[in-house]
Amino acid sequence: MITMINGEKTERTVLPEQLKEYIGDQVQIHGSIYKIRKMRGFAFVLLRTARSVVQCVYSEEKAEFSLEELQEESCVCLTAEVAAEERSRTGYELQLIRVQVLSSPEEASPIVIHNKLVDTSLENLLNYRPATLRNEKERAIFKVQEGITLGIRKFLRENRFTEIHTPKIVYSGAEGGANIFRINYFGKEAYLAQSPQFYKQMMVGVFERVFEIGPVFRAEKHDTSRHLNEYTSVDLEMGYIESFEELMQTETAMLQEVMRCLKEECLPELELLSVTLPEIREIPAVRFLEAKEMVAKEYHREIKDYEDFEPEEEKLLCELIYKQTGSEFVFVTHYPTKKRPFYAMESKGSPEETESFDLLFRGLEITTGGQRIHTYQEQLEKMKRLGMRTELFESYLMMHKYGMPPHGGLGLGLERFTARLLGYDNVRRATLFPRDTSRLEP
Ligand code: AMO
Repeated sequence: MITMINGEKTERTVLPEQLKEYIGDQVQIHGSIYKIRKMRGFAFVLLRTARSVVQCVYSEEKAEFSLEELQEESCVCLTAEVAAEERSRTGYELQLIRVQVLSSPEEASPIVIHNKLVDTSLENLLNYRPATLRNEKERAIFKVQEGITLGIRKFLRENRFTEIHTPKIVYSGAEGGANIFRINYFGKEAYLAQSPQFYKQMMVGVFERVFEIGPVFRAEKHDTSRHLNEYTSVDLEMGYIESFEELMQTETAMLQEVMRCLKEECLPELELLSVTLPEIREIPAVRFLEAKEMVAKEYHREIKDYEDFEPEEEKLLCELIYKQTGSEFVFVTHYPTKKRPFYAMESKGSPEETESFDLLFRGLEITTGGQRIHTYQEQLEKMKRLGMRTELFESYLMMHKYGMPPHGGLGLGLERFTARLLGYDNVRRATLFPRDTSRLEP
């Protein structure tokens, strides 16, 4: 027999956000039993739905079932009357009448998840992720993360960027360094993409402005609070730019849109997490060397490394910029050529520095970006100068050879940004299922 599927909607129950329209009526609603709190003569039953926790009341007078039938983390379909109740957060509560238990847990999670905070170590929080993510606050982090990407997508689409999806199994590394995962690709050596760098550049030749939000891989050997071995990179790349300042302007406008979008889309979660969003009117920009000197002078520190920032310097610079300008973000520009990848454009007249920047937020680097070399000869010469085997990059260099507009872009670490926005020190708190040197599960 053939049945025809016509795309008919399958909502059988009332959605939590519609409940207030049903005060005085009987409704059916589904969800998981989050918490049962027995009182004298009745019980509060909290129902966890997709986005909110709904307060229900069990009383023997009204209910046609025994309270014993309910178990925490059971999935249920409830029949209840919606009653106005001033003392409830929402202004109403559900008075339970009937229950259909759809499934019951085999055993209770060893971690209590239904309190305001999951009171356990980070280790346990991550080990029991399938359970701990059900906690109201834990899951709110990822609703905010979704809000961030909604804002980014909205902004980029409105500004003529095309969303692309590039391969994660690649033939050569884009970012250099030792932190590349090697894989065996049918007997050939291949790698996991450290970034979509080559492909997003190639796609500028096709669509002019492109972006990708996707996983990237870094074989970082250090266990730090800011490094993951797989993270989500927000990458954009745009053609026909005149300078890398346009990229910083674009990122500033994008972050402004993200804040607007979060206020519109994620207010319940921001309130739950007690988060105040940063105001972004302008973001100060300071040159790399100047930034180093500012920190050295203000905090009486010796500059040990003229080519890179130490994490402590990033923190201090943010602190100083905040004191001076009130901004929690700061662009650091003109990074030393030695510390930037081979595709970075050098500054005219001072080839020891690049047309590039990082964005620091609340003490941490969240973005790297810059203008790229777009002519074939210049790119080839630089690669030779660096002693690179150019034959390994033939397909990358094809775009330069066949013509590219002046272009540049940036990559923003989604987990780092989310963590800093929500006030977490460890980037793992803003990663659903983190991959680090000792963690491959869950
Ligand atoms: P970069 O290597 O600096 O630049 O990475 C860009 C941003 O990605 C985040 N990030 C990480 N987040 C978590 N764990 C890690 N191990 C990790 N490594 C990096 C940071 C960082 O600022 N292709 C360039 C970007 C570009 O120029 O377009 C790149 O990947 O937030």
